[in-house]
Amino acid sequence: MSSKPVPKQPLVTHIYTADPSAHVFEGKIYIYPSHDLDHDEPSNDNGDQYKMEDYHVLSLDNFDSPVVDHGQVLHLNDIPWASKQLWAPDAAYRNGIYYLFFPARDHDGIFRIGVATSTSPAGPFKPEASYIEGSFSIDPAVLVDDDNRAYVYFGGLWGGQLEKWQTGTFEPDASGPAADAPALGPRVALLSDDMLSFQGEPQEISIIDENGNPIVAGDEERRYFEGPWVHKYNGLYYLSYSTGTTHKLVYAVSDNPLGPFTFKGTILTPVIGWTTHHSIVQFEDKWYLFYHDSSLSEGVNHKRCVKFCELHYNEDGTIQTIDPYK
Ligand code: FUB
Repeated sequence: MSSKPVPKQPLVTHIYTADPSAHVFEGKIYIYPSHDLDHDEPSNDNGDQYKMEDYHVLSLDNFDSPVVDHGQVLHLNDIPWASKQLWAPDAAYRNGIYYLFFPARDHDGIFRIGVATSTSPAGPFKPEASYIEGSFSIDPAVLVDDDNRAYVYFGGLWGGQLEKWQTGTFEPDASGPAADAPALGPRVALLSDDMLSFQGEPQEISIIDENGNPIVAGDEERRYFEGPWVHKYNGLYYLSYSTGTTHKLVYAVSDNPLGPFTFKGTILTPVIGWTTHHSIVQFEDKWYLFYHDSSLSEGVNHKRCVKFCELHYNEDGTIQTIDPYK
């Protein structure tokens, strides 16, 4: 007799959390989420309801142990260049320092990406005085490759403002490409040795179909929307991301961290709530998907909760699609 599947539970329930970036540091699982504010103000397509003001760090010794909330590790008030909206962060480790990368709006209302540092993966994190020069948009995700090069992937449509950077400068009235034109890709920049600046201009990543053609902007089942994550499996680079309007987590694969990436399929079918955002991490000999939904608030889009489940690869390297409610 088969047992009934256990519904995936929120990692914590004492605060609303979202956008989990999970890493194994010092033998433990550390999760760097957004901290959703508990408010009842209206929502819009610009994401004004996502008013987050601080970050907490969560950790687990292993998947059988309790979750530790290390408390507030960075607050908006301590970031000189930021005015509001601490959206999805990521963390990285290099040369004895832990780095927290995070997006926020600057004092002109433009999303930028900043860095804060700590000697501990649990923080607290001390922000740099200014955002990374040349940075824009949202959702930074850092890959420190096996050769110790560090890449930051970023970008998000709509409230994330990626459409407004197509010329290389901020065009407040710009809209996205036509439906039959190549979709906007996430950006990638090589980080400097001290991880505090970009080496060169960010490049746009191309996501192509199995015939080598670019995924077009009207292909909302497959085109990039926000929330990039890059991990390596069997020597290949897996770029996964949210499709936004179709609410899926999907992935594409390349043998080069700069792409092009070939679209492969769906990792997670839609969750309760509008946004879907994730990370993928190996702990011991298993792989895990961290993601969020809005089940803790019974569907309020800006009151989300982080969850996780195991992720499985097929023998050919493709990822088995996960149903979040089975
Ligand atoms: O949490 C705010 C925004 O919602 C994130 O930056 C996006 O990825 C989406 O999850």
